[in-house]
Amino acid sequence: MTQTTDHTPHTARQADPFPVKGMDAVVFAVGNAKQAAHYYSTAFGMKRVAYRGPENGCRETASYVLESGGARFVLTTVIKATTEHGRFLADHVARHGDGCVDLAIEVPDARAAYAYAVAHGATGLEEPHEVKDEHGTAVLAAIATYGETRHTLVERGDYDGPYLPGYVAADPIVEPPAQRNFQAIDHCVGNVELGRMNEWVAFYNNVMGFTNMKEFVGDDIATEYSALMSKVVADGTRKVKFPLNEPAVAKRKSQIDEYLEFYGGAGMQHIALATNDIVASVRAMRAAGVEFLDTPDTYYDTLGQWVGETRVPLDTLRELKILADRDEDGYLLQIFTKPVQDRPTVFFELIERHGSMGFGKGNFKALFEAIEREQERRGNL
Ligand code: TYF
Ligand code: FE
Repeated sequence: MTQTTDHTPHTARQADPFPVKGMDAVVFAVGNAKQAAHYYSTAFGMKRVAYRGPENGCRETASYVLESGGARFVLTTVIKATTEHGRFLADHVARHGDGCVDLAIEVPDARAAYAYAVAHGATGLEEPHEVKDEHGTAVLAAIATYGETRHTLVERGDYDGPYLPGYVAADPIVEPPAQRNFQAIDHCVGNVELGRMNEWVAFYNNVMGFTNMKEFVGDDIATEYSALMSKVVADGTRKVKFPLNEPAVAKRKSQIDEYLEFYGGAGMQHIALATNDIVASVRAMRAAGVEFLDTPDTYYDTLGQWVGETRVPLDTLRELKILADRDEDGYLLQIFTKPVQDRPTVFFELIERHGSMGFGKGNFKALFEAIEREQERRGNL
């Protein structure tokens, strides 16, 4: 199994073995999709664009499609499980609570992508098949990834409707904000069981031809403070980025162990959402009731010395608890929400990049200490 670390896009070297267009959607299975769609509309400022449910011929599930620029979420729930897929979704919610069932990837050719993945060791969940309605035809296929999560491979073909064949256009639930809080999915992080991170890195190396990015947390840093190990795989164009975490054996219970215990196994941990105005987004989302992790004042006492000038004044970063990090390529600003459901599982990140392709390595200490304070409040440390 090969593991390479390289920032050069495939296109500069050779034909990409697994071309992707980008993230298609993050699909969440939830207990109450109607209310979840309301939360992501009012608190995150997303815009409902499509719907599929009993009113348009799907009696088993209800699915709300929400967008913020190029970021797309689908909130799905079971109304009455009658097929294997309905029972799978109902069991998923029972076992994991609200969580991610599908990190769907848009590809130019779903049949080729599926064939490549399965030939390189992926478990096929859905053979390539066409779905069509009056808006056109799309091709879908699906492969398994960590836990009960899947990657649907979406080829949009000539389809020009609101999401996928079978969905109807739907109005926004509330008037979306004049300025979007985020416009793309930056990265999607998976938590896997102790000792299995390298297996999943090899999975993405082999099955999708993804290569390793240079940012990782090794056992040197892990034992010191982070309680996790982490590596990042990405497609040749760096549009799709998947960090993978595993718990580290440390003095205290790892935040990853807490996730695995309450999620009931491996799963998607956080989605980072790209913004170009993190200050406005944090203000708007806080005002709408989104809870962010706290950062101690002492973090800001030394921040200026090593991060230097950023677009946002240090006082504003301090006021809003926004983190900053710099590397040789530039800097980034980021902040993390608390878990967005009662289980201490899935959360979100807002990230504003200015050159840096990293993930905030300089913040890992401050960030992981903030997460541990929350673990302690929950009695899980
Ligand atoms: O995606 C990342 O790697 C950063 C850092 O539990 C991070 O956002 C890693 C693990 C974690 C929280 C944040
Ligand atoms: Fe992240």
